[in-house]
Amino acid sequence: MKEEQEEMDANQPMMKTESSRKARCMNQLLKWKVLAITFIIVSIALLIALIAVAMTLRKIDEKHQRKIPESRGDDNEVKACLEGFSPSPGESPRSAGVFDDLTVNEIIAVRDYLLHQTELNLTKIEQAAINSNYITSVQLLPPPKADTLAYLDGKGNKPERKAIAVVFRGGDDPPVVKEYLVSPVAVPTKYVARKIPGKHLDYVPFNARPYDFVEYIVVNQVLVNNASARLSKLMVESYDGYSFYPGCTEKCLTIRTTAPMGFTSEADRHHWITFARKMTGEYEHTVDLSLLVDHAGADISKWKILSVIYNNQTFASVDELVEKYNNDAIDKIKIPAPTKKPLFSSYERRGDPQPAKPMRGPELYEPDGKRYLVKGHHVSYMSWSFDFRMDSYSGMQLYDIRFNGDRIIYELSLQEAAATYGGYYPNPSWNNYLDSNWALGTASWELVRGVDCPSTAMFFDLVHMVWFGRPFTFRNAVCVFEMNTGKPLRRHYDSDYAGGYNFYGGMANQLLVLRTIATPGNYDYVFDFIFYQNGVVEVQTSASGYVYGSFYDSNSNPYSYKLHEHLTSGTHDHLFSYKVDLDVGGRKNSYETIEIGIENITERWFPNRTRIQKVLKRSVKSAELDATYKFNFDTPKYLNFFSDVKNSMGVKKGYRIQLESILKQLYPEDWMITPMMSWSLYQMAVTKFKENETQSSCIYNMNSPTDPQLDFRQYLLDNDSIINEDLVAWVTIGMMHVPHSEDIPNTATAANAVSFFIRPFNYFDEDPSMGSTNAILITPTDASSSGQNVQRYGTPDGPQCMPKKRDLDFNGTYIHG
Ligand SMILES: *[C@@H]1O[C@H](CO)[C@@H](O)[C@H](O)[C@H]1NC(C)=O
Ligand SMILES: *[C@@H]1O[C@H](CO)[C@@H](O)[C@H](O)[C@H]1NC(C)=O
Ligand SMILES: *[C@@H]1O[C@H](CO)[C@@H](O)[C@H](O)[C@H]1NC(C)=O
Ligand SMILES: *[C@@H]1O[C@H](CO)[C@@H](O)[C@H](O)[C@H]1NC(C)=O
Ligand SMILES: *[C@@H]1O[C@H](CO)[C@@H](O)[C@H](O)[C@H]1NC(C)=O
Ligand SMILES: *[C@@H]1O[C@H](CO)[C@@H](O)[C@H](O)[C@H]1NC(C)=O
Ligand SMILES: *[C@@H]1O[C@H](CO)[C@@H](O)[C@H](O)[C@H]1NC(C)=O
Ligand SMILES: *[C@@H]1O[C@H](CO)[C@@H](O)[C@H](O)[C@H]1NC(C)=O
Ligand SMILES: [Cu+2]
Repeated sequence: MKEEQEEMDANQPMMKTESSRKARCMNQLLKWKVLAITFIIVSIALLIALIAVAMTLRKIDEKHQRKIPESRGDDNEVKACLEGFSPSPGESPRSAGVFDDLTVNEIIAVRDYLLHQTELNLTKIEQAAINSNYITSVQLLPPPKADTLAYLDGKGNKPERKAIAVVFRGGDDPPVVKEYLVSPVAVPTKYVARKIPGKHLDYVPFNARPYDFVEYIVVNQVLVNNASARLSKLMVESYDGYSFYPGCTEKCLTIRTTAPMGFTSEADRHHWITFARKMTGEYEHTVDLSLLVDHAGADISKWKILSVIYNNQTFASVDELVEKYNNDAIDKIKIPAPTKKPLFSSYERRGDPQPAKPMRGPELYEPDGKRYLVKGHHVSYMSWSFDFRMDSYSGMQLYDIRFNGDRIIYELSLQEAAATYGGYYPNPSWNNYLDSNWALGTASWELVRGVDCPSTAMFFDLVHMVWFGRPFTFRNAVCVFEMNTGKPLRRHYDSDYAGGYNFYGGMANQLLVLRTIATPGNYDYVFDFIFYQNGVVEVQTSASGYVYGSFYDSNSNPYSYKLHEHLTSGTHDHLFSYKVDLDVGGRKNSYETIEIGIENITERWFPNRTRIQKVLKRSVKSAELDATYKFNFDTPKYLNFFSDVKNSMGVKKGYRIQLESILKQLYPEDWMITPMMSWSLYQMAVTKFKENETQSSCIYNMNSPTDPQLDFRQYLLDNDSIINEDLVAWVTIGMMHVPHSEDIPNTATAANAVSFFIRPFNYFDEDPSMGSTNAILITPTDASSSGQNVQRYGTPDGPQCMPKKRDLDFNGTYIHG
């Protein structure tokens, strides 16, 4: 990387500094000649020198002209921009491969191997019933940290690639979910039942499993279709001709599900099905009919409808509602379908055109090409390097994040995305979603060049096999790009306070972003991991997409606003759990809070007075239970992870976590929803790294909220020592969302982003971006500032070049193997 940059420098002289240096040389030459020779010779020499200077200046001028043409019309002279680093040149970095997700072939090999193990008694998912045993997902099990580090640091072999297969065993008595570890993934030869993270048993109760397509289809066949057939008259009359039946193509209703599906893992599994009109933006077309369906266990003959809600009235059965409806014994409702075009829930342009005359807006371009290097899913940029993978359930994971070759973060990963609602009707009142349960990682669909990521971005495909019998390739589901924020990373104008300046120094803020956008249903979450040149990492999530719509009537007023005719969306939070496994100067770290406290002292320099001022109160935390962090405005704290290794000032090298988006979990600890997301009780918690404490949440939590498979608080209870240990920070960020009319048709990312920083704190001896050759330093040549030296450190400032035209290139499908 460095070498290539120097090469570029050599070919690109610094125009302004070069010309002033040449001018200085000429002056010295002249002086020497004045002393040495006679008046006539001096005259001749002067003439020659003047001609020489004039020629040199013209040469430079010509060079300038060629590189930066002044006339915009002269297109033929502008060459294409350089390529920069090609997508995958050079040696394979050592870490490539260890974290890579399973390939299509590996997934198929694991699937077929398991299907052939007769003692597992598996059915292909395509033929599966609820009481069959079938594979619902196959994905990579990231290798243990100890083995991976040994390999990365050249002290061990490459860890074996293993797969996790999740198997719903509806055919067992009692029905359960099991997970199997299968290896080696290329040609599997063995499997073992996995101790599932959390309770560490080798099974999970059946009723805690995620709601998959097999069950969705059977619930519809057994319960919803039958109820809808009986309710079709009511539907057609109440909802302006809309109804629900298999094969419906016009004026159709669709269904929406509430969650959690039940309260405990063992006893129950039920949820409310709410109907909505199937039209563009169906999330915003919910009607007022809901069915409470009981679908516990694997014996579908026991499944039933427990309750029905229509127009703010409750009925014990569909038959009761139908009978009372037909006898005019209840309050009926007529909800007209929206007719106004364009539909309010659509993306069709409306309103005054902005800009009035369609024009292209600013774009990024890369005059010298890509400045980051990509090999597989290994990315390096300036001093940074990292690997990434996508967990099919929990989402994006970055590994082995290094700066200048030194590992700073072993793992930085999304763990959970939660949204918990309030409202009057079951939808939204019952909605407490954990998105890992809905396979958030597989919800990263194709990104659109020029909108989702700048047109200069590089894209990556992903492969998942979840809830289907074969792997699918998700095209362009992740992107990486370098951008310029349009704001200086650092700058100073040094005034001489006499009308001039001593120097100006500055550096544009160019940074690298790794992005994926997940759409687990209505919402779109933009997940960014941002690498700054001064050693700072930013983790940011922005929300867009549809609000989760609910039927509006005045019952909803205490909980939310009317967003459109018959439309509201319950007040909810968005909470995100991230794992940050910091290895600052090695695995052994300690954690301290640095409280910015207040002291009241006798004035040292004014003894008969007292002084109130800020003072640092450092507190090294000794054990896990002492290290839970709940934000308190009265005691603001820095959260610092440090090593015994010191910087050159003798200060222990640290990296600190800075929370930008603090949200308190408002539910009490003993409310049934809290245990399934107990990580959200803390803005941050710190644990000693353990190979069996890899995740803060799990896919079985949402459907067993009161006794979840993985209660994060368990990690803290043993109160391990955290002094000089391998530490993991569990970070919660979030925002509250009271949906408002401007959320129609979609929530906008502006003002709906949450973030935290992982930033150096006495880790480097100085700002490491001081090495940047993109910085600029301007100094006046003399006291009157009549000239200036512009130092660009070899960065070319020309010639102008033409950015590549990059087409939209959107396919939109993800069904390919
Ligand atoms: C295999 O599973 C099926 C249900 O899918 C069940 O009917 C059968 O008894 C099972 N066989 C064994 C040997 O467990
Ligand atoms: C619905 O199910 C009930 C009970 O199994 C059955 O008697 C009825 O015929 C079904 N109705 C329709 C419309 O499928
Ligand atoms: C809904 O029903 C409840 C209970 O009967 C009643 O108190 C409330 O006023 C009703 N709301 C509306 C909007 O009709
Ligand atoms: C600071 O301490 C002095 C001496 O104890 C006390 O008189 C004074 O009220 C204190 N000031 C404040 C603002 O608390
Ligand atoms: C504080 O000390 C100074 C000098 O010793 C004295 O002049 C002044 O009166 C004192 N003020 C008070 C409030 O005691
Ligand atoms: C956790 O351990 C620390 C250090 O040994 C101790 O001071 C603290 O009281 C313990 N906390 C609890 C709740 O046991
Ligand atoms: C992980 O294993 C350790 C040691 O075997 C044990 O103390 C700890 O409780 C386990 N963690 C969980 C969450 O089970
Ligand atoms: C999308 O990709 C599939 C598979 O490669 C291809 O068959 C299809 O034509 C593509 N569609 C578009 C619009 O490019
Ligand atoms: Cu929201």
